[in-house]
Amino acid sequence: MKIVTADVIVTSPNRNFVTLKITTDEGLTGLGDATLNGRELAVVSYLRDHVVPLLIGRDADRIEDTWQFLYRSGYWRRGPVTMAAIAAVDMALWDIKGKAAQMPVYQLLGGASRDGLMAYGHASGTSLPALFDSIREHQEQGYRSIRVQTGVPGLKSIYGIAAQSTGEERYDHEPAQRGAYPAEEDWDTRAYLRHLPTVFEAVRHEFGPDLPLLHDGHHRMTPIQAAKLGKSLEPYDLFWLEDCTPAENQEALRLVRQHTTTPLAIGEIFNTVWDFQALIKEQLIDYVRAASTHFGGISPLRKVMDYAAQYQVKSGFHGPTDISPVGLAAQMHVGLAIHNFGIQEYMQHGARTNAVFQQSFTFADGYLHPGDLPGLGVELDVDEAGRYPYEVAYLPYNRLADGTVHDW
Ligand code: GCO
Ligand code: MG
Repeated sequence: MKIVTADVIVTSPNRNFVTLKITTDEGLTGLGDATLNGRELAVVSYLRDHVVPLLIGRDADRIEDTWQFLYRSGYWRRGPVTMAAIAAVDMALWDIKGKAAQMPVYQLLGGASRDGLMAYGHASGTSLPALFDSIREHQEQGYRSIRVQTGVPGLKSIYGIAAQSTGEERYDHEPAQRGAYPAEEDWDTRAYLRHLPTVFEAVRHEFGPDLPLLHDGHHRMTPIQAAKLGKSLEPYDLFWLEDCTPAENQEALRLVRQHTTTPLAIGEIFNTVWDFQALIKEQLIDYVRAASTHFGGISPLRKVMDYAAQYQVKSGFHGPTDISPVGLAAQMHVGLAIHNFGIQEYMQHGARTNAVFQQSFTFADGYLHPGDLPGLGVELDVDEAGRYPYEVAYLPYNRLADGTVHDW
């Protein structure tokens, strides 16, 4: 079965998405997600100018060979642009293989290891009452695990607070905004470290000991600050503390680990299996936060999880709205098949996005399931996608009180 066309589709229903659609000479089509939030067009060019011409005429059945060919023949390895482009090809070929076999992709990966994927949603509020309302709202939607982010006294804005954006017109992820320049936010780590334990104490008091609670530190702390936070959150029994330090310095996790038993999750900005190698082997993390979309697709995600299984490290795949429904479906299939699944982030896309991407997954009683359609189970309505052209959008950035740029 030969690849005859590969189209790169850019659409911005609630936010920007880049999708690769591969068609074979047997008339089968496959979709892959290549969305890189805030740098979308770089991947479009990488695909259109350098990858699509190499795909035409290739054997669509040879997923691993195509992956290795794109990775190794490019010479310049790794990096989010390269790996998002390769991811899209990998996902699209798995989608095609599933359709050819008339099986959902999770069947090709070994079949289901569980009935559904426990998912967590994003509760947030600038104040405690607003946060409690948001947690309750998520529970009503069926979520049984909840990420908690709140405002910090003295700071105007803080990562992960949805308050800036409500309704269908909003940009479909709280911090990112349409516009030609990144929004500037403020940050004070000491104020955050003082405030956060009081928030988790209040949440535990209100919602009891059972509810799994997660928190995202979004790369803002030094190792010793992260160690302190992990320790001060121990009484509140977090499911995980995510991205407590910037991911570039992996040694930082060693120091954090020496000081706290709060479980650690990292890796949403990692691109390859090698980024996780030392962290898994030295058991410095508990959850792999990679996303199929930024990690080279289904094939490497499966490999890193099989490696992690030896060390009892579990999955916690990145699933914000900047992962398209295609990328989300891809990692749901992996999550259902692997033994060491942990949890799946699930933020929910907006209605326009769901009209562009027809999906077959279900979310019931807190559990996701990718569905049983052949392939990934997602189709793209090209006409609907064409109604929403690309719009410039950026993630925000941070400055400290004295004007220094800080990690966002
Ligand atoms: C998460 C992430 C996102 C990122 C976003 C950046 O844990 O879901 O931190 O919220 O900020 O994916 O593009
Ligand atoms: Mg995160």
